[in-house]
Amino acid sequence: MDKNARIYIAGHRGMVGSALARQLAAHGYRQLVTRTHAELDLTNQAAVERFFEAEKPQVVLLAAARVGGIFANASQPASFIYENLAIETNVIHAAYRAGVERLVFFGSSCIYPKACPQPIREEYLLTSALEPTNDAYAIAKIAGLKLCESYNKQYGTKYVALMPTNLYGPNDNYDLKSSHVLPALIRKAHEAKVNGDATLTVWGTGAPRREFLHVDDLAAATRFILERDVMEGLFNVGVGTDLSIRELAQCVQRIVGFAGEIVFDTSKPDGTPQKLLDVSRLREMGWHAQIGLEDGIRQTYQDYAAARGAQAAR
Ligand code: GFB
Repeated sequence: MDKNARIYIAGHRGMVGSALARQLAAHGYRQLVTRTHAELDLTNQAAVERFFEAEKPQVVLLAAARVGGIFANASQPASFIYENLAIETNVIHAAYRAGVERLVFFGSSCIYPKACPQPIREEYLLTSALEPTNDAYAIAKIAGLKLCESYNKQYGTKYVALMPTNLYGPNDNYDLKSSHVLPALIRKAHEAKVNGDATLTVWGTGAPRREFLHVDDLAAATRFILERDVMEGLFNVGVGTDLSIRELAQCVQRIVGFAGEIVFDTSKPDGTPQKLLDVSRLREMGWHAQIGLEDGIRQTYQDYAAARGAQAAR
């Protein structure tokens, strides 16, 4: 892909968008186009169309979305389905009207059925019921990948959908109500250590299994797709292994250096029992995740603690 291509990163300040900006800048892409939420409200169709008519980017990375963990999804389904549908329909249609050459849409592993064979292959999509705690978000993201497929079929566009597993890394959300599990456990373990608390509370039973991909690996997979001229399709992006929430909590406890007891709050939902992605499609093309979970959590925790002025466990 031309290093001078005008690449619009929608959501450049978020965890995925900022990782994309870092990855592309580090590999010589010189014309990254960005707009803050205050500068461009992607739920406003007229504003999005004016932006695309004025800027005419050649490539669009659609990383802007309303995202959150199990509690946020279960408590705010209307916000999740409305904002994500509005963003993707506005951006994908305006990209088509402006003649954008390439677009990458980012979804999530929660688009797949709650109970399907593991690891999950792309073809399992829509084969049975979704996980209730995040079905509104999942429907919005399924609509997004269907938009890409439909515009490719009817208009000959070149829009690709990437479905990452659970993500973590720089610029993650650490709010304990709206965050995902890994940043929540990092924050809770850190605060328990600093405050000298006796226990660390983990939601649910600890039995569900999750797969974790560092966001820099997702950004590398995106550049891989763009530089190999992959013009359409649906691709899972993951590391190929998972662990239980209990094992994750023990790993975070060890890395943070919290010596207290882990307790489980079973009044909180477990969500889907497992959602391990089959990453064969990308692997057969030669892409593999590079960042191991322990190293990734350690670096993430050190950045987290440093940003809060505390000495992290070395
Ligand atoms: O990461 P998480 O919020 O979302 O929860 P999902 C994963 C598992 O960790 C659940 C447990 O079983 C939670 O009960 N967990 C334990 C915690 N302690 C905590 C905690 O302190 N905070 C949180 N948040 N979880 C999301 C979807 O599902 O996955 C999103 O809701 C998106 O839409 C995302 O798809 C990737 O992995 O269950």
